[in-house]
Amino acid sequence: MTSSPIGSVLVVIPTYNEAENIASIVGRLRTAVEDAHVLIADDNSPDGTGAIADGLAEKDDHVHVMHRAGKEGLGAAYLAGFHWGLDKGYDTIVQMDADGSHQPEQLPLLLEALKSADMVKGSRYVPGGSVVNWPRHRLLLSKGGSLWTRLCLGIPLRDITGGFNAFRADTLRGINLDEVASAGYCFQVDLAWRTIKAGYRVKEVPIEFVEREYGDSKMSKNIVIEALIRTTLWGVDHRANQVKSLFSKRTKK
Ligand SMILES: Nc1nc2c(ncn2[C@@H]2O[C@H](COP(=O)(O)OP(=O)(O)OP(=O)(O)O)[C@@H](O)[C@H]2O)c(=O)[nH]1
Ligand SMILES: [Mg+2]
Repeated sequence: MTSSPIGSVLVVIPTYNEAENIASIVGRLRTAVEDAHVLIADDNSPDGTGAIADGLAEKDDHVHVMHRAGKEGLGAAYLAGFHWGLDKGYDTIVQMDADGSHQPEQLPLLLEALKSADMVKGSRYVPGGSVVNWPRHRLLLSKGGSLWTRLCLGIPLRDITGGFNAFRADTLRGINLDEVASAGYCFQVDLAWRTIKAGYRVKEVPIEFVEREYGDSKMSKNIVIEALIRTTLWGVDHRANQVKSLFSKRTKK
């Protein structure tokens, strides 16, 4: 597989009420990958995360803050962050949560793998990957979600809902971000599915995912329902297209 440099790196961190986490995660990231720039995309968090982010940006020219009007879900914050990064000309754009579940110290592994890929997913469910401190029902939900998505879409990834991902800028330019409407977990599936369908090279690398210590999860029943409905609809569409192309091949013979 051909290898090419990854160039300048922007890590987009969406935040909603992450006052207890944001300074520590940005500090760890700046140590782990010194050249990387960080964009915190904050949805006007009531707990003052935006002001803490401004303080970090004042002291460090590698840290940037995008203040958004209100809570619109993680997908919308990421899309705004991606467009910001693409406009500024970064070569590589990374998605990372603020809550410590994605460890900045593991980002170099993703960036190394990206040298010979177009998208890299940090994966809990490939050999060497793991989940720390998750209750059994969360693990079952996450693994079940990945399995269901694999069955619907027939894609080979093990951790499809994972949100620690690195993209070449050209990959994001090539997958029509304007059509992405998913808000929650489904956003990660949407991006991976588009990337695979467009014929890009996607790799998974093992990560250790750690349950957040501080602050509250924004996971909700609606997020799970959105993922289930959208994935199933994409699966029906995908399988119908497979059947259609099978028939058209037969009738041509
Ligand atoms: N800007 C913005 N960020 C959000 C929003 N919802 C979640 N986030 C951020 O997205 C990241 C992931 O959110 P979490 O609450 O940890 O959700 P999760 O990781 O899917 O769920 P858990 O595994 O339970 O932690 C965190 O950095 C959140 O602060 C939102 O509406 N707007
Ligand atoms: Mg989380």
